[in-house]
Amino acid sequence: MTTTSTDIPTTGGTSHKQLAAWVEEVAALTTPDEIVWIDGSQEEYDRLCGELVDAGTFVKLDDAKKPNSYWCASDPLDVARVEDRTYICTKDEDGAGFTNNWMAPDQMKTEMEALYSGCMKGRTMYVIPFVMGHLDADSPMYGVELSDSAYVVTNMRIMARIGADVLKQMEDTDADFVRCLHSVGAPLEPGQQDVAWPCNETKYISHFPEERTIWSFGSGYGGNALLGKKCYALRIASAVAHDEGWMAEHMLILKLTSPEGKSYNIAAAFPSACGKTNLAMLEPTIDGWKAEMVGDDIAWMRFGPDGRLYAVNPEFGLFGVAPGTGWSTNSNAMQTIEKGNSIFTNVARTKDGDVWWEGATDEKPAELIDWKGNPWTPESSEKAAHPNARFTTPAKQCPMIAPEYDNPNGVPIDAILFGGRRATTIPLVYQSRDWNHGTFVGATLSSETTAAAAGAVGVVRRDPMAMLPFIGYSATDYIQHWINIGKDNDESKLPKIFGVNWFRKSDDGKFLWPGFGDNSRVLKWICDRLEGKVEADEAPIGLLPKAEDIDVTGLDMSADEVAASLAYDAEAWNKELPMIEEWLAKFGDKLPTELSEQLATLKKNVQN
Ligand code: GTP
Ligand code: SPV
Ligand code: MN
Repeated sequence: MTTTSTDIPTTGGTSHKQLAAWVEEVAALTTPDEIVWIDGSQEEYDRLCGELVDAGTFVKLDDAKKPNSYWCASDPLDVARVEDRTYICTKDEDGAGFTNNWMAPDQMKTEMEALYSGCMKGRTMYVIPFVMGHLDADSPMYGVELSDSAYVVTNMRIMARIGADVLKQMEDTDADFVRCLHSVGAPLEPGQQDVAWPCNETKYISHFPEERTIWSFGSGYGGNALLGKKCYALRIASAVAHDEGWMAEHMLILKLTSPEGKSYNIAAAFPSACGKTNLAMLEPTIDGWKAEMVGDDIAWMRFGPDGRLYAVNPEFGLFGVAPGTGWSTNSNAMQTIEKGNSIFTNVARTKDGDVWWEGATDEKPAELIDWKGNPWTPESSEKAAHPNARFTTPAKQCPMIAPEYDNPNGVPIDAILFGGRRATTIPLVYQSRDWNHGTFVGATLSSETTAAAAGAVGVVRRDPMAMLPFIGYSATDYIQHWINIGKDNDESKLPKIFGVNWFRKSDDGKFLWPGFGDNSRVLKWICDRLEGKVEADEAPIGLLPKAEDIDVTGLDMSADEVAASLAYDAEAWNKELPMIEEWLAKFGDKLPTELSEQLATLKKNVQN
């Protein structure tokens, strides 16, 4: 082992001068005991997992049940994204916009440098070179995460393309990269016993989009700590995309093939824990339709030479919500994790080395160890798994992954869906009249909050394009960017935009629509609309399906129930209008005129 200029032992180094200098600079600030350069190999992964087992962080699962897989529980106070601790640090406060927390870059750095000072004492600093998207993309999007968490390294290896070949290509091309600094914020004094899940009560998830830099402190949880995902591929990338004329969106990408053999690519934006992974892994319940997954959380969309919008999934793995994922709802996800090589965080485990969560099986196991480590039986009042428990699993293990997943040029998108979790008001599906109206549907998207973020659950909030927590710049500029995409491009080649809601409930509180695989019936109608095969009814909010055009063959639903899920509810929309107006008022005089016109039209339509 060599040492750095500050005498810290290190397993590697780099000919990339800026990277070498930055690693030295961070090491001098955070003073780890050693620096380990991550090569991304299986041996390295197995060694780190072994160390995590020894540390009490991981429990190895039974290889016969989940090969090469681990169970892990976080600190009960570190289970989700922390939106109130997430900052966009632009020089100018306006740069962060009205939806983000803002602090001046210098002030944030001063505060965080104090926290980072000596914060890796007693720990290892890992250097994780990674690329979001493909290594053979036209301009590969590199990042390097420096982290003092082996949990982060093991999860990053599943979630992103990492390691020696990425570093080599960065060196060969002297590439620019996003600097991602992460610490759990729990230095160890000599002889001090570590805990299974080190973290800090003080948390900061800070982004410096102008410097393409991310600083995260205090949390080990996915979205706060796996910095390639939400921090880079959405917040930083959305700011880059705005400047360069493309889009980084919180969308799944699904390839759907009709019985006639025609393929459609659908991108869909739903807020966190509102059904992206499930729709991405759709098992159609209608004959002859085939679904393949391209991506389950993030879409990077750029215009191709033919003027169409092409989407790429920048990720390498799935960080999926466990509860509600089961053989009857999402067998593709279950098959993916069955193959092993997965990490389960905050789920329950069985005494014989398997994992379980609410909804995994219809029948509850007689006894479990819950996510907090306590004995659990079906009579227990608490849930066995945390509602935001997650599995980290390689995307390639998904039995229905599309071959196009490996194509750095992505797939041309035919339709964009916006959906949220709304018990009332929003019908099962409706089509927007044009791009600007579709942008309005996205800009006014609303959803009940979920356990994916710390805070209250079940509160309706506006979540523009499902990007509220992920826009890395000003929301007004973001919405304007969507309008500009429509203005600057041939609209006939742009995707058609639809609104959907799988979560509408009857008065007695039951879901009106069966959801999951039966959502293929809604997608079929969307494809029929793209083909001009079916007419739609002009409604105040857009174009609604005629009930007879939704294929309900084999569904156990009465005509009244189908009608109720599809219906435009005038009374509910009259209540919704003031909420939409209040939301759009926040954009002030920066609301694009195209959207104020859409609002005026909606008002006129709903009130008549
Ligand atoms: P993030 O990973 O947080 O971005 O979430 P996601 O959008 O990928 O959501 P996911 O597909 O993991 O679903 C979240 C929860 O919603 C799970 O508990 C699912 O079982 C449930 N869910 C997904 N699709 C449907 C549906 O069509 N109907 C109903 N009722 N529930 C659904
Ligand atoms: C989400 O919350 O939208 C997720 C999980 O996909 S996380 O990576 O934690 O953000
Ligand atoms: Mn997500």
